[in-house]
Amino acid sequence: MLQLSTCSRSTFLALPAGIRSLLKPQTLALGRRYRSEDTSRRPLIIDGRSYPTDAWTNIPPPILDHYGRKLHVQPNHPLSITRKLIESCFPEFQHHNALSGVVTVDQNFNSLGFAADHPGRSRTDTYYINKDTLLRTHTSAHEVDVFRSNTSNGYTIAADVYRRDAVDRTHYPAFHQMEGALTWDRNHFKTTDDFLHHLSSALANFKPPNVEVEDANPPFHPERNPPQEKHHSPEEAELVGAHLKRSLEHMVVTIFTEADKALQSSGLELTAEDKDPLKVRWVESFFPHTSPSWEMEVWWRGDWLEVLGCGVIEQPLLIRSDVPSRVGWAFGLGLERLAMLLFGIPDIRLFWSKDSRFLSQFDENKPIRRFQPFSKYPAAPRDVAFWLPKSGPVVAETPAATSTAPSPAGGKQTEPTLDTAPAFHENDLMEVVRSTAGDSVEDVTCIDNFKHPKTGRQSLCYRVTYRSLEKTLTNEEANSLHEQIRQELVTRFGVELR
Ligand code: FA5
Ligand code: MG
Repeated sequence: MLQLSTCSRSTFLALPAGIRSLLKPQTLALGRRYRSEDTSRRPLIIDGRSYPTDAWTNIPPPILDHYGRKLHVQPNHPLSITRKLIESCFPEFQHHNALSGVVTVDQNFNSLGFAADHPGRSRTDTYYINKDTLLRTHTSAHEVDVFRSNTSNGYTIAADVYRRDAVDRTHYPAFHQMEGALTWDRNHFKTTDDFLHHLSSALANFKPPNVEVEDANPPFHPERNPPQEKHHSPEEAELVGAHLKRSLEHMVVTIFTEADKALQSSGLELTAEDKDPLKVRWVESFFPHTSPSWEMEVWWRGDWLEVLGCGVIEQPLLIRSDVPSRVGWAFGLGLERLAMLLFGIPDIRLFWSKDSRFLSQFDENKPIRRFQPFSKYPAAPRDVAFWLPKSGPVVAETPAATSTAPSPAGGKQTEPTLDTAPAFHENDLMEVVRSTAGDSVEDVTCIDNFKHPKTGRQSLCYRVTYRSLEKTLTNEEANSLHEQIRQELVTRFGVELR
């Protein structure tokens, strides 16, 4: 389930999926500034290096505790096993697994053509070390550097990435992505027709996938999902896009096949969910660094789960990377999401577990085995309802969809600016919850959003579901965590508890 707050759901769902994923879940403008977590201006030490901090710094200690665990290369870890399986689908590619998670604003956003006002840049979405340096929010931060090194036609990058994000069983603020790209050098072909012919024959080599694949949209669409007319002929755009989709279908079928074998050999009684055949669908999307763009979703436990974004690489990006004669595709996938499919892992928090009941279940030298959940502890839901402060303007909806448009100044250094209109963002609440209760929280959902007809004041109610993966939380423990969260909301945001 891709859970979003029920608050701005209808407006949000009316937007195309790709734009939805790039937008903030909800912005509530308040009359006061969200207090920065680090006001002491002491340097941050990351990986043994010292970084100056400033008014942009917003990394809480629990996030730094996750930094450096390198789960994607930890032997026998399910993320590492999943990474290797995906790498095996791209045997000719160069595989990068040790790129630093500390990157510049230029690498993470500017080099990819993110617009200056792209919501992803804001402090509500991104963990900043200081105004110029941040914890990468995606593996695409390395695209230009890797293209520039021009050492292979294809590459993958697996790495830990960080985002201030929702709290539920498929989202976590520290997670792992795997990026992949394949480019062809047009100069290696005598004529354009030779290149097109090469692409067509490569396509003919793909076996049809043995899972149901829904693809309702045309290869591109002049308004919704345009080809790069200045740089690519329609045939080229269509063939590169088709090659991308077939390559990723092949990858996901490999995962499904292994998952299915694990399920069949588990000896477990199959549930209705297990028997639900896995299927895939393509939806149109938007990324500043690809066009046309798509997302792949997979039917998982009764809902569509977004597993990756991809598209035909923006040619200006390849030009900036000093490989102007190359044309190709790129994708970025959520490694946890695929590992959840592969092993049947029900909750994303488990990947960080140091509990041997979790870790001992995975062995990279043996066939994939289905994860056997250890006992599920009871859930303790608690609600918190509050009035937003009187002084502030009432709900400001998610930023305009246009702000995700590619920057015309793509690649130019954009000076970041601190948000001038201070806002309480739903992600701020998510962070209060995580910083206070850590992994004892399974889910946070907005269950009521009410505006008083007379006073115009706005009230919100969130349901916080406490459930530890490792023990039963007593009532007292859940109450105490909840009370701390309530008080923190008052202190930080000046809300009035109801
Ligand atoms: C990106 O990050 C793009 N850079 C992907 C890309 C690469 C597009 C190259 C085009 C070319 P997105 O924000 O949708 O896209 O994230 C990619 C995937 O990461 C998602 O499909 C999802 O599987 C996973 N993901 C995103 N947020 C989280 C989260 N909080 N927890 C776990 N997985 C997440
Ligand atoms: Mg997405």
